[in-house]
Amino acid sequence: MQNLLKTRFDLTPDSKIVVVGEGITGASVARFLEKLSLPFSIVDSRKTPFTFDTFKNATHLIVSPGVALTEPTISAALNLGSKLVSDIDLFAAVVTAPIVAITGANGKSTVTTMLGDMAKACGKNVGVGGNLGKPALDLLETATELYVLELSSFQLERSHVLNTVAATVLNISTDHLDRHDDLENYAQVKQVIFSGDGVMVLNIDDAMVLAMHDPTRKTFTFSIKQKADFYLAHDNLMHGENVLMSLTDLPLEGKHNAANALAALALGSAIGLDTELCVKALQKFKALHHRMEKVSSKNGINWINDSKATNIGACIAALEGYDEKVILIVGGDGKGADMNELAPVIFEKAKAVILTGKDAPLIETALNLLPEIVPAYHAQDMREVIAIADYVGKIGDTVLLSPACASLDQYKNYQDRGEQFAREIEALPA
Ligand code: UMA
Ligand code: ADP
Repeated sequence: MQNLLKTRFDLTPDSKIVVVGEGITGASVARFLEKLSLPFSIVDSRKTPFTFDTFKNATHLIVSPGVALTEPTISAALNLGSKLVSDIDLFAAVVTAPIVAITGANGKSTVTTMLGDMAKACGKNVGVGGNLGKPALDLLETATELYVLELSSFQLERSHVLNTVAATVLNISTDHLDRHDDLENYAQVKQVIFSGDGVMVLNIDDAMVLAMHDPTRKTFTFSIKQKADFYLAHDNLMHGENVLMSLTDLPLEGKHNAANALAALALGSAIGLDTELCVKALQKFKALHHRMEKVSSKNGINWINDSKATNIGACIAALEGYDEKVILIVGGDGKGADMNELAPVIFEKAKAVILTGKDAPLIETALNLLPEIVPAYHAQDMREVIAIADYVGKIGDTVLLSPACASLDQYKNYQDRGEQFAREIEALPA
């Protein structure tokens, strides 16, 4: 391993390595370097703000994904010649088993978990992690035949040596525009996932994904709108002329989950997993928490927790999955997104909206441009959100928490937001 790190990154015991960020990525990098007896220091700007001295003489910066590379002290160090390395780079350089990698604006965690379940059903000793939660380097600790990694744009923008057996970009829609200049830049960063020579799995319903196609590479396509290698026809998941399973046997809400299942089947096929066993794994799949999860039927209302909808694309997909109109809870930190993209779908699919959080005024402004009024209510916190939803909602209605925004302006994270949602429903008088 030491040799690989020397060849790939010029990392030696004489290097001056600074690990940036003391979160779970930083901790996994620290454990990895300690095992290899490579000395390092670790810094965190929330404990001690960075200064230009923090990175003075650093030969290598291993920067956690949550830390922006535009942070002036970091970009200055990189300009002065410090090498940028990521935890994903270190993982990719030393790993001996094949990697499948999954990115996209939405559906990453779902598809990563689906493929992990499929590989397990096929008897593989598989390590599943990355942005999903368990840092990639921590997966190295268990002997493994296959790694399935969810990769975020933050991880990809600082990775240079990734080569996968199969990879996918599920979709591209507006997200993280506070960290990436524009949608084109965000798509370019996502495309790094295809930097190796493995199979490309492409969503042909998404023009920006389709534009990433490299005709020299083996490619599997998927679609919920048209014929592809893996596609949806008459509510069946298909491979060529073969019906793999009926959509009604997929225990998940929303058409976007048909796309996710097709993507996972295509990736499974790309790495030679048995299709029948993969289909069985899908039939047993349980919705991940905070993604279109039914949490209660209190007072005759369907309460749906989609707190993980932290961008506009996820909220649009959630709304489009309904035939009837719902009561939508929306708002939070919009991360610089243009809320005008959301307004027409709200107009079509919401009978009322409850606006909350930092960027509620931006959403209200977008709704005010619509030709007709959608009744809108304002709420300060989750207790007020739920009280209003219970007051407005009638028996048989659906109340959907799909905020289209990050949670950090009001909550610890999206899990906390989803848990407060469920707790306040529970606390409602019957
Ligand atoms: N920090 C600084 N300076 C900064 C920002 C952060 O010092 O300017 C420090 C914080 O004080 C904290 C540490 O950095 O101590 C946190 O590092 P981090 O934000 O990189 O988070 P980790 O705990 O290392 O978790 C990261 C991913 N987090 C982010 O990308 C923000 C986790 O994804 C991922 O599961 C984990 O690595 C393992 O790979 C979370 C996420 O929100 C779920 N991802 C975003 C998303 O899905 O939209 C991209
Ligand atoms: P990610 O890991 O990319 O954030 P998740 O699987 O955790 O993806 O889902 C995040 C949000 O996106 C949830 O609100 C979910 O309902 C929605 N979602 C999942 N798959 C898709 C998809 N293919 N297209 C659009 N939205 C999706």
